[in-house]
Amino acid sequence: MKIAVLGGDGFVGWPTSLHLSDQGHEVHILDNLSRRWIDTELGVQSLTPMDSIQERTRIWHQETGRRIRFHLLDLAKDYERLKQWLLEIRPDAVIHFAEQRAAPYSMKTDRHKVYTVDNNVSATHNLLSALVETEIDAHLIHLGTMGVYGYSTVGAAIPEGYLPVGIETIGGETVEQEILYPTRPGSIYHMTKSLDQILFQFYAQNDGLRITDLHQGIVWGTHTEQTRRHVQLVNRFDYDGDYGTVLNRFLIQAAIGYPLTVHGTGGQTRAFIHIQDSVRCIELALNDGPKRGDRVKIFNQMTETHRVRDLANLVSELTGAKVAWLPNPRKEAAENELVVKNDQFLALGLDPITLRAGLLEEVVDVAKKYAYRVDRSRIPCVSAWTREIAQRVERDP
Ligand code: USQ
Repeated sequence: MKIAVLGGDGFVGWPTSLHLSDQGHEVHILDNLSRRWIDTELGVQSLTPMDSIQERTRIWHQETGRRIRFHLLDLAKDYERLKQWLLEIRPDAVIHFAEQRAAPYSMKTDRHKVYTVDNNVSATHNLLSALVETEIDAHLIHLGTMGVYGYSTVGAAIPEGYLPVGIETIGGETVEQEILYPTRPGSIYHMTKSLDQILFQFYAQNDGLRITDLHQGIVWGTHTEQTRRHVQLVNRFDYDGDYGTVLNRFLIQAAIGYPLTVHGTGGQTRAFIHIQDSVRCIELALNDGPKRGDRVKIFNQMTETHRVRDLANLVSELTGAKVAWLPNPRKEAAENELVVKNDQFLALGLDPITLRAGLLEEVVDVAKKYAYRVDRSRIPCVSAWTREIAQRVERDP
């Protein structure tokens, strides 16, 4: 297949591009390199030393003989060039990762809120509109988030995108219907992913676009089979307070002797998936797309759920790290349950990689190897969800 990977220079986009290229697909990356600019804005860098995208693709060709083409383009801003590029490539599938993906970054200031909404919503809408306009019948796969559901506290399992409801008609009978699971995003970033869902629903129904939306949990780990092949193919690893995700942050903190930064009581339960499973799920979804006229296909892309404090305790037992209980800069439930259905990927043959001490140690090893690159002052989470929370965190850091 000819596959366009939008946002193919990012944390999940890069290993996905390598994985699909390795399987013999013709991969074209489109990226505006905004993630690298945001590193510059924040004054941080990936824990792992990352080469330029051109250098990465050159090494991939040198190692495998396979080519991945890179095109520099801003999906949210350059609509006309996007159409031209699609007409040139004529992809069979488009994988859309090209969005600002950090909740704390999206809540940092009003400017960051505006940027995240403009960028994410325009990127998705430009892509949908361009597919209709160019009449390219590609399967669109979008990397969404479990966060659109809002981590219910009621204890019922979250279904894969659709909720069956009984609606009482005027005549008094009950009619069964499936609706999009009501969204309850907890950040501006998660809200943009909720808006994406509506855009997808409209374009599938109005124009017959074939769309799969993957509601992914928190990714952990660094390497995939392909990124291991050469030191310069290494994936990025974020540890800072805006982009670092919780388990990877705990692992690097343990490696450098920094107390594990648990927010509040650490009672938040979240869904998790290893980076290797994440790229495998995208491959599975690619081969099982909806037909024209079908509703949007939604998968829950996660393999297990964990409570944040349990993760901290696990990492602490493994490494001897201390745990710091910090005021929570986010507005979120202090404690929540989370049960999630992921039957569709299991039925397609996913054999989940679950959190095991051996695997955690492996990430600690990566962290130790590059520990000299860590700027400890960038570890605290400083983006607060509201002014009131910001004042509270300042009073009691
Ligand atoms: N947390 C801590 N300590 C930390 C960092 C985070 O206790 O040092 C807590 C947070 O308060 C939160 C939980 O850990 O309750 C998860 O935070 P996170 O930063 O790991 O994840 P999140 O902000 O939800 O976002 C990440 C990705 C996002 C993806 C999402 C999937 O950045 O792109 O969509 O995970 S999910 O969480 O399932 O919505």
